[in-house]
Amino acid sequence: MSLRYTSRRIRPGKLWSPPTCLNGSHTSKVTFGWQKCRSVASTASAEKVLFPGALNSEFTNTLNFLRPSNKKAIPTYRVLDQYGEVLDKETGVDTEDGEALTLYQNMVCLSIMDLLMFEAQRQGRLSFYMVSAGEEGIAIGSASALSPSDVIFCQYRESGVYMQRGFTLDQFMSQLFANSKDAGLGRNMPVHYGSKELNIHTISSTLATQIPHAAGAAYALKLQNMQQPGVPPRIAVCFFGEGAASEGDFHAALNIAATRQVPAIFICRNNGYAISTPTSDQYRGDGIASRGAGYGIDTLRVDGNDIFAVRRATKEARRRALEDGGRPILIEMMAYRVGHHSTSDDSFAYRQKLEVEDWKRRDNPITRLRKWLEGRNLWNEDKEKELRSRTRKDVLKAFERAEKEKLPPIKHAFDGVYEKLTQEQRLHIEELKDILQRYPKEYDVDQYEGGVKSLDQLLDEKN
Ligand SMILES: Cc1ncc(C[n+]2csc(CCOP(=O)(O)OP(=O)(O)O)c2C)c(N)n1
Ligand SMILES: [Mg+2]
Repeated sequence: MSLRYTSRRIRPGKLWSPPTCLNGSHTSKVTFGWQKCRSVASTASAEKVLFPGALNSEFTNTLNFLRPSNKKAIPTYRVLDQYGEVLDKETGVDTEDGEALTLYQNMVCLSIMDLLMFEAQRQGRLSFYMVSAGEEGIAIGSASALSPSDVIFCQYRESGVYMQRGFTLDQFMSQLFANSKDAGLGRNMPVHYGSKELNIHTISSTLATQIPHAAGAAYALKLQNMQQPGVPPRIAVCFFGEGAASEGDFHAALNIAATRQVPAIFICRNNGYAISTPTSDQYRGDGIASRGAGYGIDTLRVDGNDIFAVRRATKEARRRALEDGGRPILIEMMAYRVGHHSTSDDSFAYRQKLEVEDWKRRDNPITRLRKWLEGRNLWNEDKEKELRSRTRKDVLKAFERAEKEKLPPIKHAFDGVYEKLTQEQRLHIEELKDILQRYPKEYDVDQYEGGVKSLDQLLDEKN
C-alpha cells in the first residue's frame, strides 16, 4: 500500500477542522454526515435531550432496563438452504455458473491441501499446521466479492483468502517449509502467510493485533481515496475469530473505525470455539454482531456455510463501506470449527466426537455448493472424482518441490532490522560463526543456502 505522500498532501486544517454548529445549522463547508452537531442545551418543553453523550434520547418516566436476553436473536442471512435450494428465487444467487464452479474448485483445493498438510505434520514433515475445515466458504466467498486492490488483514484460518486472490500452491508450500523461496525469508511459523503483491498483510500470531492495524489502514485509505478521486477507491478488510473479539484490540479498533468513519469491513468468523473455550464461556451477548450496534456500525449476521450469502453480504458491505467517504461495517459469519484448533490441539479432550460428526454431516459450505451445482447439472460424481484426484496430485507435487528446496540463508536471522549492523549484532554473528565452525556435526548448515558463508556475506555487505 503506497501512502507515501499522505501526510504531505493532506491539509489537516482544511479537511478536519470541526464544523461550527449553531442550532443544528452547519456553517463549515467541509462537513461529513457523521460530524453531526454537538450538544445544545434543551428548552424546558423539549421531549428529547441533547446531552453531549446521547443525542436524540427521548425522556421517559418508565423505569425500563434493557435486557438483551429478552430480545430476539439477530437473524442469520442465507441465500441457499441446507439442501442447496435457492430461498428467494426472484433474487437468485447473482453468481455466474462459471464463477460458482471456480469457487467450488477453490474450496475443494483448500480442503485437500489442509488434509494433506495436516497429515504431513503428523508424519513429522511439517512443524505446525492449521486447517479451515467448515470455514472455506467464508474466506473464499468474501475474498471473491472484494476488489483485488482492497487491503486485507487475516488472523490465521483464512488460507482461502490467499488462494482466491491467487497465492499459488508453491507459495503456500514454500512458506510452510520456510524454504529459500518463502517471501517471509523463513522467519515465521507455518501458516503465517503474507503477500505484498496480493495486498494481504502478513499474519501475526498475537491475537487481534490485526484489527486496530486494519482500522488504521482504512483511515489511511479514506484519506488516499479523497486525495485521488480518479483512482478506484479501496477499503481495508479484517478477519478475526470470535475469540479474538474478546481482546481489547477489537473494541479499540471498532470504536476508532466508527468515530473516524473509515472504509473497512470487519469480518468475524464465529466458529464456536477459541481453542478449547466454547462461545458460552466467551461472551453473554448475542454473538459478536450485537456489539456492532453499540459502536454505531452497520452490522449483518450471515450463514458462513452459504458461499452465496457470504458473497452477497460482502459485496453489499463493500458498497456501504465506501458510501459518504467511508464507514465501517461488521459482518459476523457463522460457522462450526470442524477441525482441531491446530496440529498442537486434540479437540476431543473438550468436545464430543459426535458433535463434530454431526456438523460434518449436517452442514458444510462445500457440500452445500455442490448440491446447488448438481441441481443445475453443472456437477456430477465423475467430475468430482477427477477434480479431487487432479488437485491431490497438484498439492503433492508442490509439496515435494518445496521439501527439496534449500532453506533460506541463515544471515536472514540478523538482517532487515537495521540498515547497518550494530556492534552487538556483529559480535553475535561472529559468535554464531565460531560455534557453527567448531561443531559442524551438531549444526549442519549445508541445507541453508550459502551455509556459514552467508554470515560472511552479511558482514561484508553491511560494512
Ligand atoms: C494475545 C494472544 N492471546 C492468546 C493467544 C493464544 N491463542 C491462539 S489462537 C487462540 C484462539 C482464538 O480463537 P478465535 O479467535 O475464535 O479463532 P479460531 O481459532 O476459532 O479460528 C488463542 C487463545 C494468542 N495467540 N495471542
Ligand atoms: Mg473461534
